[in-house]
Amino acid sequence: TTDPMVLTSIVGAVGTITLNDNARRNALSAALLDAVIGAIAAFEAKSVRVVILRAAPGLKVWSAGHDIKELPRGHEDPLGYGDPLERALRTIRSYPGPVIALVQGSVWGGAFDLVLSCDMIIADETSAFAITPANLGLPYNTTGLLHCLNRLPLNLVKEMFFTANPVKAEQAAKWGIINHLVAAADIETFTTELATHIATKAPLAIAVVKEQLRVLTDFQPVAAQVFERIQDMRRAVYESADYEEGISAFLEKRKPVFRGV
Ligand code: KFV
Repeated sequence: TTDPMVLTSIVGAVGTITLNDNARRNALSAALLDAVIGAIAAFEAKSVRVVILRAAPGLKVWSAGHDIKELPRGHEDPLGYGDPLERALRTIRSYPGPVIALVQGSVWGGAFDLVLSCDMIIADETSAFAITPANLGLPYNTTGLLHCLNRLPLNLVKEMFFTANPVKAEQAAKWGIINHLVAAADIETFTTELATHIATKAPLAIAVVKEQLRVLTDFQPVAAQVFERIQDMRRAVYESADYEEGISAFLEKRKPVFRGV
């Protein structure tokens, strides 16, 4: 038997999901994301009030982001509505209770979108956060940009997207990426106490506030023509030679050479 993609546990009204594809740096494959979605559905059925999403303790990498081997190559939107990552983000965002990301180690690309899609982020000094489509020549989707814009000032979103540099824990705390920067030795206790505390509060009130905040922030009215223009611009990027080069370079373990075509 193979190891399950995620481990789950429930204590009281708090459920924990631990990403468990450590050899592949918790790359967000369809199999891993489907396991996350399944675990969350099972929690909802059991009226779990607060969810903690974490990786195993002591890892250098929390998640390496979208499984690059599963990114569509050429002529297909790499982050379309039905992509497993997009489905997982919607599942977390619409869970009728808080989902808290417990972050130790580095968070890359789509995994940054994943932790931003959680309701709160608790991280330790080993954490770092990078959004990396510029390393691959990948045009990020509008939904994902909105996720970032709703959480961070425009200049910081731009710096992160333009440089693809990991933002280290202390900087991430200053920038407001994370709610609390907690020592590695204390992070489990801290996060469990926070979750347990929230689980004593009125669940209907919390669920409604979460949904209100989601619909108020997610839905940016965009004219049909504007959206179609954005999709055309993005298509030109994912059909470019640079996108093919970005993915090939990762698979061949070398630095990409981008030509702007
Ligand atoms: N997708 C698929 N496989 C991955 C992967 C990924 N994102 N990240 C790591 N792996 C595989 C890697 O190919 C290797 O497999 C194994 O996991 C260990 O990785 O068959 P192999 O060769 O054993 P290593 O050896 O690279 O691990 P390490 O030296 O510890 O470095 C970790 C890390 C995270 C720094 C490095 O793996 C890395 O740079 N990974 C890619 C990070 C990244 O660019 N993520 C963004 C993906 S694109 C994305 O999410 C989106 C939506 N976007 O827009 O950018």
